[in-house]
Amino acid sequence: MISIKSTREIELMKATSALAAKTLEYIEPFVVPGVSTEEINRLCHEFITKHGAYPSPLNYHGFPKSVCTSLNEVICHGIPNKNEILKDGDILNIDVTTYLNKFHGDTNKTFLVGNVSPEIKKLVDVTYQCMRAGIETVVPGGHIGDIGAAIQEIARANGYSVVEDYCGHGIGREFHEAPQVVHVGKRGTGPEMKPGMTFTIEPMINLGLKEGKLLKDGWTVVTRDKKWSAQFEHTILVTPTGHEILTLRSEETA
Ligand code: EYF
Ligand code: CO
Ligand code: CO
Repeated sequence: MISIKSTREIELMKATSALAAKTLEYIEPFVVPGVSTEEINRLCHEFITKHGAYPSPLNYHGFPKSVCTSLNEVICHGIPNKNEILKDGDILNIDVTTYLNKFHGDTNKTFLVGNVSPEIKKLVDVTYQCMRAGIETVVPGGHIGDIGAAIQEIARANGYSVVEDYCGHGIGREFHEAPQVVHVGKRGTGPEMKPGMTFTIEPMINLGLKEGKLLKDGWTVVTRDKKWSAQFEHTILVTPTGHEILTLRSEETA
């Protein structure tokens, strides 16, 4: 069952999603060489809780930290660590989910740390384009499969692969709700989009092969071929005329 949010529920989704977006804006100046991912976790935790919210990942299925920090070849669910120190040329995805007034808002961004090589910058830029192309398909009467079709077209045209083992998701009173939003697909397939639906679009795009491997810590997913991976995520509302990005940052265009 895909929940349709009421006007009041949409207001609450907007508030929690705006806080998640603000958290990414707040953390940006700290994403520099020499900083540990544990420090980034601490700062995000403090920011979220000071604003009256709870960091949804903390203790979710036993996850031990407040945000996910996924560095270079890590696809997703990296665990912040005091011994993991950012260095020039790295890319770091920070994934923030806030729980405010009983609703979750979920967003992530891949940050460039210092001077990043042109090859990796292109991966990050194309990954952002993939997410935006997926978002552009969101309209009442469209289908969830339209999103993945648009994403995979751009990724493949650039010689990249799309991760299929992890996907976007409905979001609201629960962190993860129906539908699953797969980042590959066929136009016109999957559930129909209806006004009041809220879900994430969060493509993970790899420089090399799509396959991932779970590390022994039970959380961190890395690329099998050790080539780097990037991701962006927004929480999207289906509106009567199209869509609204609920986690938009001020650096972005609507
Ligand atoms: C192998 C978790 C991790 N699951 C999803 C728990 O939607 C998310 N990000 O956009 C998302 C974030 C987190 C998350 C943080 C912790 N988990 C459950 C099951 C397996 C797993 O990793
Ligand atoms: Co997320
Ligand atoms: Co998500």
